Amino acid sequence: MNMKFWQTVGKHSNSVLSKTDPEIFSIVDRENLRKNNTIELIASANTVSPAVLEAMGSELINKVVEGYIGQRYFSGCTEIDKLENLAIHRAKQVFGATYANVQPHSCSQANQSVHLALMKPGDSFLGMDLMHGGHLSHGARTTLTAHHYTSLSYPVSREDEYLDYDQILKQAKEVRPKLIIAGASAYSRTIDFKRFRDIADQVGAFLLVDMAHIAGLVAAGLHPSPIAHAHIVTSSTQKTLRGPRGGIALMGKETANEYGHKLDSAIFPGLQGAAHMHTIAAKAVALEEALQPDFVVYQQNVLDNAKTLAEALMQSGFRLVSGGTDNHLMILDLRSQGMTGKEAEERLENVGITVNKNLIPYDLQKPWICSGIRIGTAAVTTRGFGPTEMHAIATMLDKILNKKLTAQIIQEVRHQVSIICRHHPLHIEEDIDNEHSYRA
Ligand code: DSN
Repeated sequence: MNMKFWQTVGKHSNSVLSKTDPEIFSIVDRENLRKNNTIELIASANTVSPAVLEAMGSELINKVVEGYIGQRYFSGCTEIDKLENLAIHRAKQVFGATYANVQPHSCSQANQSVHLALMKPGDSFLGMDLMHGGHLSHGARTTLTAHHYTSLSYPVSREDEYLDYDQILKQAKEVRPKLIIAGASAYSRTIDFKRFRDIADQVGAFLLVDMAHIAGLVAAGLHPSPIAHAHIVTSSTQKTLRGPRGGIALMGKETANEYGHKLDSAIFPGLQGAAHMHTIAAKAVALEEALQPDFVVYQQNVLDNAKTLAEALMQSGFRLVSGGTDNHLMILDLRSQGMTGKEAEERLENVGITVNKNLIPYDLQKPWICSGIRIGTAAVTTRGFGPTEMHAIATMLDKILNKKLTAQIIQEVRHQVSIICRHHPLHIEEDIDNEHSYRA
């Protein structure tokens, strides 16, 4: 059996859970099966290595830990201190940072901590509009930070759907925010962090870069790094970085000394309680994986796959927001298909392809309907998909979203999805039947 590094053996012969709680075991088992039989195109999704998974489920889950190395509120932290130290060291090494905090439970909480560290209630901040690709934690009305601070947002240009840095500068001069947030959840173009810093400097604002989506690309040197430009950088660890669900906060040498202690205090005890040491161990494992030469190859493949898929989709008549992609994701505007994002998401799930409905810039639909879908290539690239599969996916999306849907098309696409998934198993359970081929 020729296993790839991310693959696990799907059998559960040694499972305790199957005996003590068959109900939960069965849900986990069926979710494994669903993921194995599904083409995962959700841009924030990925699959961790068995090593990350093992660290996550390790004995460390049982250790209660509060505070930081050398200043713990509980005893018995000798090994834990070594672990956190190593995770911090690796985070700094991967991103060329001077400061790292590996305790945030998520990137959203890391972002909230930055507000707590740098702002007073009522201060204003300027983040990318959710409808234009920003993240909920960048100021969406329903969130904690929008309740406690004055949240303002910048759009992308109506003309080309790129960030318009001149307009952002103009807006920043008008509203004089205390903090500017750069970074996105659904923006397919390279972000100019230097330009953002220039804008922040001109209005005396702090610059926070949330690189959650592109962290893996940054780690591999395939997207410009924000470390030298932002006052603080935050990220989640589970997206392109391919680690466990969690967050990190980083700073370069310019700000580490001045703001490191403030941010530490904002994360704990400001916002969070006990640290999740099993997750920190898993973050450390993923960061070590990100230091390997293979990781750069993987990230380049993510980019190449996104480009191939984007071009194939455009050839099939789909309109991509901003006309393409520079990173791992793309947004399809489905208005000319006469379809909402919600309907497209449902149609695709029905044939075994997962995506998420997504607002497009200046969308007239509600956020739970949307005019588009977001597609990313991180998870399928982990699984070993390449150009052949990207063309096959574009053809399947064309059949399901562009054409009049018939029972026969649904059957055909379901069959094709199952063959592709069998050729790229996430969990090795049986030999692949090489008689089937989707390279028709
Ligand atoms: N931030 C959300 C996303 O981009 O999908 C979830 O991680």
